[in-house]
Amino acid sequence: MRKAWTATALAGLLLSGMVIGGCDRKETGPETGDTTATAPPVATPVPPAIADPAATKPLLSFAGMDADGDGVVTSAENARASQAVFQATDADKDGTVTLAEMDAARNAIGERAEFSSEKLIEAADADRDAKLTLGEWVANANARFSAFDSDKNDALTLAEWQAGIAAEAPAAPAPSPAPKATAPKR
Ligand SMILES: [Ca+2]
Ligand SMILES: [Ca+2]
Ligand SMILES: [Ca+2]
Repeated sequence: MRKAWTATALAGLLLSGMVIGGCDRKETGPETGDTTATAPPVATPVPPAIADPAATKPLLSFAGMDADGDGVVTSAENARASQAVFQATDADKDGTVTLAEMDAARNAIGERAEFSSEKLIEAADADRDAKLTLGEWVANANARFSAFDSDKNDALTLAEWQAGIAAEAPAAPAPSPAPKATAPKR
């Protein structure tokens, strides 16, 4: 958690000067307090993941996030993909993603089984109400982007993305010690 918060603070510093032309908003989309009703519409809507998982799944991949296909994922592309995935996961469109919605969407998509939905929510749930707003969701995605962006040029290469994913993978469980041979009792 501490690492994620540090990354969030850093992302805030790096991005604080960025606005979209004419619009006094960060290029990376919603603020932590934003809801789907108040957030700028930076993402192209996709259908609910439980109805059409094939529409959401690409947005979790490097190529899918790289909307302009130039081989790098910018912070804006990352935020747009993140917002679209949030909207696809919020199946009942009430502006929050619950554990049940997260599970249903991830099961439909077949997303990285090594992480539980509980852990994913916990990692982003700033106000600890066990559900995620769009603001919490995108803030977490921005922090993750920043952590992956090892040369801090506000864009991810495929190599940075792959290294970031690899670093996220839970450590392989330590091999369990060989069972001690018990000396037969005599
Ligand atoms: Ca791009
Ligand atoms: Ca919901
Ligand atoms: Ca929350």
